[in-house]
Amino acid sequence: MFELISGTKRLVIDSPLVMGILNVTPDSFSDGGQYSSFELACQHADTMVSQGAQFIDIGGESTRPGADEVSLDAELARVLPLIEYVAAKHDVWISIDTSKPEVMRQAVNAGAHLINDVRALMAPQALEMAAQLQVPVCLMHMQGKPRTMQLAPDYQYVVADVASFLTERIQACIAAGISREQLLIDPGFGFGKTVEHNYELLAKLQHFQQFDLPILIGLSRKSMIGELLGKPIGERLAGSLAGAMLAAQNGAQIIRVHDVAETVDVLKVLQATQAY
Ligand code: 8Y7
Repeated sequence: MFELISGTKRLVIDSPLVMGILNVTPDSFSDGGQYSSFELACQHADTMVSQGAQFIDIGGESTRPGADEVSLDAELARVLPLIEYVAAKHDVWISIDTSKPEVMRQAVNAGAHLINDVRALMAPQALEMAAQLQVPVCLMHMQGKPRTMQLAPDYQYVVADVASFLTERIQACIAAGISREQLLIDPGFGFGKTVEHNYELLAKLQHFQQFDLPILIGLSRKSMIGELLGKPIGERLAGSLAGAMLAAQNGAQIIRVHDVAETVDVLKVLQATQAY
C-alpha cells in the first residue's frame, strides 16, 4: 500500500488506479464556430473523470518517436488553461507531463499535483525545481531521445539496465533533497525499446516492486500492441486492456490510458479476485 501526498491532497493506493491521458492538440484554441481544441479537451477531461480516472495526465509536448521539440511558450499555452479548468472543476489528481522546469513550476502553481517526466528530471535545473515544488514525481526510463530512440534500442539485460537507471535517478533525487516517499517509477514502455524489450519488461514487472515505490505504466495503444497484432491505433483497445491487466497483476499501481471506462472495468475484474 502506498500513499501519495501533494500539498493538502492525499491518496491511498491500495488497488490499481487509472490515469487518463489528456492530449492537447497544437491549434490556437479558437477556430470560430466549431468547438475549439481547448473546449474538446475540457469535455474529454470531464468524461474521463466521470468514467473513474483518479489522475488526469496533461501534456503539451509530443514525446512520440520522431516528434519535434516544443517551445516553452507553446507548451505553457497548451497546458495551463487545461490545468486551471480541471483543478477548478474536479477533485482528481492532475499530473503534468513535462521535462521543462519552468513548465513544472507554472503547472504546479496552476493546480497540478504530480510531475510526470519522461526524462526523469535529467533536464538542467529539473531536479532542483522538483525539490522546490515538493510534489510527487514519476521517474520514467527512456533510452536515448524521442527523436531517435527507436532507431537501435540496445540493452545487455533490459530489466537490469532499466532498474539500474532508476536506481541512479532515485539517488540523484534524494541527493537533490526530494524525499523518497515522493517518487514513483516507470519502465517507460516504448521509449527506446524493441517490441521484445517491452514484453520482457511487462513479464518481469514484479522485479520493480523491489524499489518499494508506486509503479506507473503506460502501454495504451502503443506500437508494442500494434506491431504484435498488426493493427492500427484505432484497433488496439483489446490488446491495450490485456496489457493493462497483466501490468496490474504484476504490480503496477497506476495505469496510464486513453480508454478510461474500459480499463476501469478490467481492473475491477482483477480486483474481484484479490481477496481470495
Ligand atoms: C508514457 C508517458 C507517454 C509512459 C509515463 C504515449 C507521457 C507516449 N508515455 N508517461 N508519456 N509513462 N509516465 O504513447 O509510458 O502515450 S507519451
